[in-house]
Amino acid sequence: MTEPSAYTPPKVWTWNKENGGQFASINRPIAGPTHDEELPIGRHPLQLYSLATPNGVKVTVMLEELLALGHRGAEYDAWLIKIDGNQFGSGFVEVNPNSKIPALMDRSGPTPIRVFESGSILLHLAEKFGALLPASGQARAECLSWLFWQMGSAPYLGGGFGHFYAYAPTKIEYAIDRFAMEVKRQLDVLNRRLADHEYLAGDQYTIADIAVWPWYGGLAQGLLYGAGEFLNVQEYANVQRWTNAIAKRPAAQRGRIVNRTWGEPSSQLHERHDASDFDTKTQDKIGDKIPEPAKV
Ligand SMILES: N[C@@H](CCC(=O)N[C@@H](CS)C(=O)NCC(=O)O)C(=O)O
Repeated sequence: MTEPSAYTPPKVWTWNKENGGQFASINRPIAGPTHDEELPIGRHPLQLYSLATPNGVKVTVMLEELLALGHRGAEYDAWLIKIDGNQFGSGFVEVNPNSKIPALMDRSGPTPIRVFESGSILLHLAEKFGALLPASGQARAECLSWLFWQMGSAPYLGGGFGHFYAYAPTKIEYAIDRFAMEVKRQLDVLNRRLADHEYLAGDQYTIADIAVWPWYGGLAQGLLYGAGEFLNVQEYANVQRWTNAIAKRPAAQRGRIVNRTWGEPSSQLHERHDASDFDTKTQDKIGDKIPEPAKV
């Protein structure tokens, strides 16, 4: 093992702004807004403020699935929140005091309801529309268990493995080893569950799959951190089968490009205000033009 650099923690930790690595401009040890910035409001009942990271994609896939099931009340405006600063605007912090995407304002009733944390947003939407969440029994318990499994597990994948493998200013063998081991264990957990169940909750596609797929499906497709080969993701055959099945769903294909600002221009729909935007407003169609504001 490589020698760890000599570091003795001081008695009391202090914030060294120079030391924040790639995310020095956004990482802070304090919460709350840094500046005044109102959030835009569109014409639909649901207002989503997000970005197409795996946590954001969960919600846009969910909304597209609900619309595909015929729930007109799931029509939404998806506004782009760039997480190099927009998450600290006063309007965003009012919707999510934790300053992280995704955040939802449900404006369908007389009093707007704010919802933050992607798992909570999925649950809110599933209960609101009575969809993608089994009503009772073992299937419901499985669905919620896998949903909360994802919320507890993905930080080891993103904040642990992804951070130290791809983003940290130096490659620290101890950290990469520790989190690679944990992520492979998690992939094996999923692989075993999917060996004798089509979906995570059983034979039905649910919000558990919608929560897990952007993270672990993305990893299985080699799309996260360039780590497919390193983690030998192909060995998880059941995860591969499940990942590919969800990737074929039209709602998943639509959801994953909403609020996306990187990759192929045809796979970037910076903002979504209408179903037709998928045909007319991807970046290959509108180039660098700023998306037209939604009609309010
Ligand atoms: N547990 C949260 C995690 C959300 C999260 O970490 N969002 C990231 C993008 S994937 C973010 O907004 N980061 C900005 C920041 O940390 O300042 C959820 O599932 O909603």
